[in-house]
Amino acid sequence: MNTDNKPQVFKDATDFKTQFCEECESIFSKTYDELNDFERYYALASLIAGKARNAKVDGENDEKQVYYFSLEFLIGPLLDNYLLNFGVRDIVKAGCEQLGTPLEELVACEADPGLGNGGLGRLAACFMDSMAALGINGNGNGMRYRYGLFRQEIEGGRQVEMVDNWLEHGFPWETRKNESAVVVQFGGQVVRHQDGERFWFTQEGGEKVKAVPYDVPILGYGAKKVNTLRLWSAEPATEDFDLDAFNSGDYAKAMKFRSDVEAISQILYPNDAGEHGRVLRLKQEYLFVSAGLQTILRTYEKKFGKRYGEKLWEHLGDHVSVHTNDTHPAMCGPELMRILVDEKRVDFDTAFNVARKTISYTNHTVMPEALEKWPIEVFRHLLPRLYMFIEEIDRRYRDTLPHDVEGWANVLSKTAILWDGQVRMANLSVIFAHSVNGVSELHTGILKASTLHEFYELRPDLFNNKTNGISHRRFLGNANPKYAKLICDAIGEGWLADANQLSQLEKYEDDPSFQEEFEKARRWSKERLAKYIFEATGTQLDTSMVFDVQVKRFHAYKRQLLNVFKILDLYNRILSDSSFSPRPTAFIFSGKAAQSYTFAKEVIRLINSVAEVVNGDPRVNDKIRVAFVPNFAVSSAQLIYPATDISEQISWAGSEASGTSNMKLMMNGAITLGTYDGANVEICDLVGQDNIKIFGLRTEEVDALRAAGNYWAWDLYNNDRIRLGRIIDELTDGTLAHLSGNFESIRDELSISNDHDLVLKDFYSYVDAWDELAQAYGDRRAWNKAAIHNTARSGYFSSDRTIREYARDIWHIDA
Ligand code: GPK
Repeated sequence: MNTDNKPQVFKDATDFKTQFCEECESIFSKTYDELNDFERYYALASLIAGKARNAKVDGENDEKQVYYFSLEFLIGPLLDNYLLNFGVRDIVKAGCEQLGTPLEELVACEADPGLGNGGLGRLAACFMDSMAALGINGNGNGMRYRYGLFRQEIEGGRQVEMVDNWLEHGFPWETRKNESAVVVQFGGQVVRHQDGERFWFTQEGGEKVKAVPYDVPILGYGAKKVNTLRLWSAEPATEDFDLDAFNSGDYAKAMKFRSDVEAISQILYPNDAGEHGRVLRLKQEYLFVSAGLQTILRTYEKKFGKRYGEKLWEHLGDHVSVHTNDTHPAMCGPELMRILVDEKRVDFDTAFNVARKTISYTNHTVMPEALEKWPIEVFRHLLPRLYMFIEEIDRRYRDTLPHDVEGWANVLSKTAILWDGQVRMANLSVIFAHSVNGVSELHTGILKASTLHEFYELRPDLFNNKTNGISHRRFLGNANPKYAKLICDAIGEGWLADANQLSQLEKYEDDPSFQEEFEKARRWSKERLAKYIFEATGTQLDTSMVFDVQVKRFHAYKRQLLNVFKILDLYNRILSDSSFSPRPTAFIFSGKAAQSYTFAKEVIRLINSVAEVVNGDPRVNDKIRVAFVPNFAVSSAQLIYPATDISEQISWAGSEASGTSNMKLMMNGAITLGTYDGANVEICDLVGQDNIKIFGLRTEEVDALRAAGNYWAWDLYNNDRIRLGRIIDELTDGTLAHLSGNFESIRDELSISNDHDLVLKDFYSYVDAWDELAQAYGDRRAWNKAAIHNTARSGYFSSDRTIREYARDIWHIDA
């Protein structure tokens, strides 16, 4: 897959081999033949990283700079994607073959940087790819965690968290930029100074931390643009090194300071859409906000200082957009004001208006427990000067609210920043933004109608929707090489640059020879996955089975439990009714649960226990199999999506903001079995009811059920002791206990919460929908047609489309 007009990275395979071997020698002082596979990978990645950094690009341009602030960038392995973007994948593949190590084996050596939890972090990475592809000046600003999200192992069916030492063997894509380090200050006291009329504040004492950036080049498709992902690392500021302790020989004391500071960039918090109450997290948030903004303003001043003179800062929003990914960077508003007012001597009102013109905010969840809040005391102690700005903005905000309108007290209680002793970060984000967006049509509707309703009433113009998207180049082009080749052979390579061209596949949906090739590609992907799963878990899967997949973070609202109930129902029915013969199916799960999320971890243990029972029972194991793939990551996801027949997207309606694995799976030709939730709604609109299977309560029905207050989940249990009741009994009657015990806590949770996540409520609708969908698999022709149709309609979900919308509506740039 070569692109036209690509810069000449390698003339041909021979040229590539020469450069590759030179790189091997310059890095390791050994010949290619003397190196092991990892070292060869490392040399190859270093060669490509060097080319990315030096790629001939359009050069400096005056267009707006977008800074995407995100605590997470789940970038995944870069090598294969950069070969695709440089248009040299075929040359490199041929060269590697000639040298004797298949490219795939080198690609597989790459560590997967675990710098994100799940969808939110991966979205940020897809956006970086699309901004570069579209030629936007898109800069990422994030954290360089020394240890990524934990590595998940399974022992006795349980998730065990291991350290993810992703930097152990080096990260060839990054460059440390000592000269760009900045100082970030925590704690201390605010001191007021006065000189005649003029007064100002400084923050004295406290702790000074040096933030050092590591830059990763982000290579756009076609290599026309290279952007930077800047990741910050915390180090002690030299002047604060405890020299006294050091000199007096108290190394432990001197070093403790060091490790306290370094702790700030040590770990990624493993909570996905969950609680973040730790001070260290607040420090992380402030560090990357402050360090990022300091360098942004420095760059801007250098570039525009002469042009604008006194009016310099008023123009910031014309040239700079700061986009805040969720509330984690919510301090961008007050921090920008602090720098402008305290350091650049801009007046308060101007600074606020500049901040608001520059900053925009994306909300990613309506789950109440995921909306960040910090105790005022903690906040003020850590960031005394910043807190003064927040307090003043909150005071002015309250003043501007019309006191005489009905419901004023309610509006205030919902929208004020400071409330009940807490700093509410979502409200802070909204008040400092000129744009607030949700991530699917449905989600944005819920923000307007409930989560942020009072803000919406006050400022409807702030709100807009930007339905999420995914990097189609990575998740189809790289991940599914056989299908991608088939698509290229049919419609050319244009779809890599313009995903809408995938619609040209519609004319092949019914084409028998295309369908045959599609099946072959799918079979190859299923074999590849089956091999991976066997090596990782020892579980053997038959690739003639339907591959039914649910891969995502473990969370009650995503309802992996509902999926397990369905599998247990199938198990029971096969055993009790010899005439019952479901479509032979392999149920594949993957995903991590937060360390402290007991319920989610028990669901993982349940899946592994069901797997043990089902896979080991010859009465059923030719009809159903269950596999749990440990340590879900971008790299393993890329093996799973292309092998999937049924995509499980079964969150209760109104809970999943968007979902993005639904898009990745659809694009790879999986059929969605889903609720009318998040972006499933839009998938349904695009592919039509015949090419998706929707089940369960709709959002309005869920709302009505909750409002009515007359749902008694245990009635369902009592009324059906044959199917649903039996499954619930099996949680505690020993059926599943062999591996590591019963599941009382899951049963208790269902009963105590009165089935909060509607697992029992949606059960029948779900199992019926699955039965029908799995039966439909038997008509291979109709199935393949629907599968190819899903790919053909998936162009809309390219993050290129999403980013064009952000650029046009929020950042106000042409792309
Ligand atoms: C939402 F709030 C959060 C969070 O902390 N982490 C996270 O990954 C996800 N998300 C949503 O749950 C998904 O529905 C959505 O597709 C994704 O963010 C990207 O917007």
